[in-house]
Amino acid sequence: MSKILLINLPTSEIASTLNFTMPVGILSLAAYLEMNNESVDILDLNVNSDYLSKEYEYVGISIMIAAQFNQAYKIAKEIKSIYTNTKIIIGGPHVTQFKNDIIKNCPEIDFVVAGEGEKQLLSIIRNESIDERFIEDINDLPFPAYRKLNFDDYKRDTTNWNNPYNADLSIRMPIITSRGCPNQCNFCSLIKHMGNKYRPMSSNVVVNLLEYYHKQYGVIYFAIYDANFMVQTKRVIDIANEIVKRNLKIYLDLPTGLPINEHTKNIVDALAQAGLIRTTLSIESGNEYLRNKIMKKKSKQTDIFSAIESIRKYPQIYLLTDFVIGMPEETIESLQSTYNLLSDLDTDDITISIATPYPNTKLYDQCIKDNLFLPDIKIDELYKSEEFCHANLKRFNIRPYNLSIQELIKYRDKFLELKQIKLANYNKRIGNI
Ligand code: B12
Ligand code: SF4
Repeated sequence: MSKILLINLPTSEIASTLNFTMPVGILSLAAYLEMNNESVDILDLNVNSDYLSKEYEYVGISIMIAAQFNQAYKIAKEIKSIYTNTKIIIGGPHVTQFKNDIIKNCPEIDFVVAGEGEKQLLSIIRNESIDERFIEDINDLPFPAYRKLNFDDYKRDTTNWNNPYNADLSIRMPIITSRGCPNQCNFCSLIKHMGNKYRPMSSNVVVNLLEYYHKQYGVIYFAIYDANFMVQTKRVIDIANEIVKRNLKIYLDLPTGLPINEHTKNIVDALAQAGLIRTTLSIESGNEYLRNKIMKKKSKQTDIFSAIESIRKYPQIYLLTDFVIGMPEETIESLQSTYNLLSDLDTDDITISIATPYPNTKLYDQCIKDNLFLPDIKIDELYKSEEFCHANLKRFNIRPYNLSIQELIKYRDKFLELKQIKLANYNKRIGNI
């Protein structure tokens, strides 16, 4: 019997972009187990669906969002019905949020792991009792085991992507260069998962990783998926300068965004030299009170405009902006200020999220306390809801204090129209139409 299989679930249809990427979470776990001389197999159900052909002592399933839960549970039960001795372990951001509900309701699952999995997983499969949730120094971790994947499975059709240098961007490798975030955004579910303490890889190790996969595997396009890549300005600029110094001809995408503060310009200038071609600004709301007092972002209105200006100096950079609508304090006025800001901002695309109270956030506590969940939401069943996700624009979960759901829907649709206008402008700008 083989030791352990780690499964990545298919990207759910709820995701606004039905993109999938190399599954960094389970690749990190695999690399750590292998470093400790355990043999491990990987199965990404986005590319291959055969999880029953072989018997394993342990099967680990990674769950990112609630919409994936039912499928994970079905797989767990199927495996157990055939291989009765196999132990099922689950982990991932969703599991951290809903650990107690899952333990209570899902007897077929043998181990429910919250937070970072490397040390916890090793201790489970060795039947030891260490319970260490956070890795103190992530420089000590091996690089994720990308080598276990067939890179061709992750090739994408890049015809419509921003590709200012006409490079082959078909393989976009996700990398993680830090864990944790010291900020306290009131809706953020990551803090419980990865902690408040920022744990970065040193700039040198980050560039070693980029250089290794560039030179050994020919990867030229990297997406830095840290929860917050930007906590240490000096580290970011050092990384950029080191890429230039080592003359790496690579391209960078920052899907989790740039900061909006006095450092933005220097960071953009450095990253543009290092190959930045795509990034995001997480603005969240056009209303300063909602953005800074309630959500606990720290971005002044004037800084938003200067951040955009510093990015627009580089026409090769594709710029997305993220917004959240439907927070408890949202009003028609705040929605309108978001709409006005979005209309004024020179951005290529907009990502809209619906305020979603993930457990263990201040937003969740507030929604429970003030009874803001909509009457048809079953709080006890959120852990297996097919709909509970901020990317699901079809579903509002909470009712703002002074705003009707009808008004929210009206504004959501206006934002979606604006998104189309921005995209059309972008296409015009680069001559696609
Ligand atoms: C990369 C990423 C993606 C990639 C996924 C690639 C992949 N499968 O790994 C893509 C772009 C596809 C993606 C899509 C989405 N994502 Co996403 N994503 C991330 C991101 C930025 C990084 C994840 C990561 O690699 N972290 C680093 C690794 C090392 O950590 P990890 O994956 O959590 O894995 C560790 C632990 O969770 C644990 N673990 C994980 N699996 C297992 C399994 C076992 C058995 C064990 C024991 C442990 C364990 O151990 C791992 C190592 O320590 C996170 C935010 C973040 N920084 O974590 C959001 C995040 C996970 N995504 C989120 C969401 C909502 C989405 C989307 C809905 C967004 C959208 N707009 O479409 C979709 C849904 C996709 C789907 N699966 O259906 C949310 C989840 C919210 C929640 N449940 O609390 C997060 C937390 C961001 C956020 N705050 O909004 N995402
Ligand atoms: S939303 Fe981003 S910046 Fe805010 S606490 Fe979460 S990870 Fe940090």
